[in-house]
Amino acid sequence: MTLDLFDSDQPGYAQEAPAEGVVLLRRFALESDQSLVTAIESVARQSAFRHMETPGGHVMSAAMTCCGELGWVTDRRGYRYTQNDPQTGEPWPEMPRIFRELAVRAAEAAGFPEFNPDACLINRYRPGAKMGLHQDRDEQDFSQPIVSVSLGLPVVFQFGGARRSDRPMRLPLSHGDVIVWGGKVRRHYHGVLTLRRGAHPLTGDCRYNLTFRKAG
Ligand code: MD3
Ligand code: FE
Repeated sequence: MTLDLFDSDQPGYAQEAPAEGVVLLRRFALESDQSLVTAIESVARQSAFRHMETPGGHVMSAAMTCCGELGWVTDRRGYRYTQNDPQTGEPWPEMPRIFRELAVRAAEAAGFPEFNPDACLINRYRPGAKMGLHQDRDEQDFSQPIVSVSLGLPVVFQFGGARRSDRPMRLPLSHGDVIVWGGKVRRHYHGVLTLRRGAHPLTGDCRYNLTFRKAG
């Protein structure tokens, strides 16, 4: 179902279901885009974007930072959630209220009225950056969905199945799009293709992705 954007009785977003368990809310974050980017910059002043190392010794091409009670990190020792930013030794910055409210409203719209995220990972992609197919499986509670928010330059998202060998579908994502991943797709393989060069009025040469999870 696609809602009509220009009917004033309807919300300013369009809801799609590209696959079972996947709810795509096109433009859902558009009305708060400026405040979201300002909040990203404020988080990054406290916990800077950094390129983390994987257990296998590769440096990730997306730069990351986190906010909320728990933050996702990777280094040579593995993937895990931490209460403190290993780079500052301080707790991760508080999750901005505008982040939490957006994530909770999106989950609600997708049929998850109880979503209570304690972790927000912020990925920053510059042209050339990508994220290979992987599963998100470092969280405790797989009954809670994941909410992801795209800001800035567009990208092609890859969404596969339960096995790495399942052929992924491609989903173009643009500024303001929000996706809620719940149920069995919560464990499915996914990734993003290489970001193309571009200039976005709000973010310049980058794409941000916010990923909200209940990690603890
Ligand atoms: C589908 N980030 O940080 S978020 C990640 O655009 C990550 O930065 C991507 O994957 C990005 O782990 C995509 C969308 C996403 C997140 C979790 C999922 C899609 C998912 C879990 C299951 C299925
Ligand atoms: Fe992921």
